[in-house]
Amino acid sequence: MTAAAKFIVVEGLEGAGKSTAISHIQHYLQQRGKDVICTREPGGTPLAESLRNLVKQVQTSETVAPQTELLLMYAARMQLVLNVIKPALAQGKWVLADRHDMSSRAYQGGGRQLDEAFINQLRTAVLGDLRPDLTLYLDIDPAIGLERARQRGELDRIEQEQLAFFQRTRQKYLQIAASEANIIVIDASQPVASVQQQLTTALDNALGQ
Ligand code: Z5A
Repeated sequence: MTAAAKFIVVEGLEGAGKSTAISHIQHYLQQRGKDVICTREPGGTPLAESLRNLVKQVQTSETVAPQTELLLMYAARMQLVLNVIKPALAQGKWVLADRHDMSSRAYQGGGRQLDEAFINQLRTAVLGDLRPDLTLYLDIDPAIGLERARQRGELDRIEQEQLAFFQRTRQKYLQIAASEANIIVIDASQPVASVQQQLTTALDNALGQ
């Protein structure tokens, strides 16, 4: 990787420790003099945050079609990419993202078992050739992650899915990580200090420090 601004994404199942990891990575980058902005998906612009609320809300009067869920994720992503991510990178700011496109491929592709061709069409239309420079995938057994998430309070619509949904999502995450460059798998079942050590090592290696 060169000295230019980078797009770094943190991925993983709920309770994997993404928020905790992002604080650590932000500190790591700022210590090295990088101008960093953090994003989250779905969300990160006023409209995208409204879409986030809609997609997470439990719907009692109708079933949310998996295709609708996917389209809402990409609608939110389009807003974020156009209004925040691309302008920030163009200004030389590092973008540190809590979830991005890999989430759609894992949750909607793996968990919901949506057609990969459909997802790829949307990826191409929304993202063009925008790809993260580095993705840190925090891998965790969904039973452990959901237990951590449960301790925080009420579960949203997606978090209320059965364990099998999250197991399929994890399998898809691992499959993508094994087949693509610039994705590093972090063992997120370890204590926080060990996860942070793995993140530091991964960043040192990727950023050449
Ligand atoms: N979604 C989708 O389906 N498709 C898409 O394209 C996108 C998203 C972009 C977003 O929810 C939902 O949208 C998500 C996927 C879906 N749904 N589900 N289900 P969100 O943003 O609200 O939730 P999240 O992304 O899953 O984040 P989270 O639940 O807040 O998890 P986290 O950020 O990974 O974890 P954390 O807050 O850092 O840690 C959770 C707790 O564990 C906390 O109390 C920590 O202190 C503790 N923790 C953290 N690390 C450790 C370790 N190492 N050991 C022990 N305890 C730890």
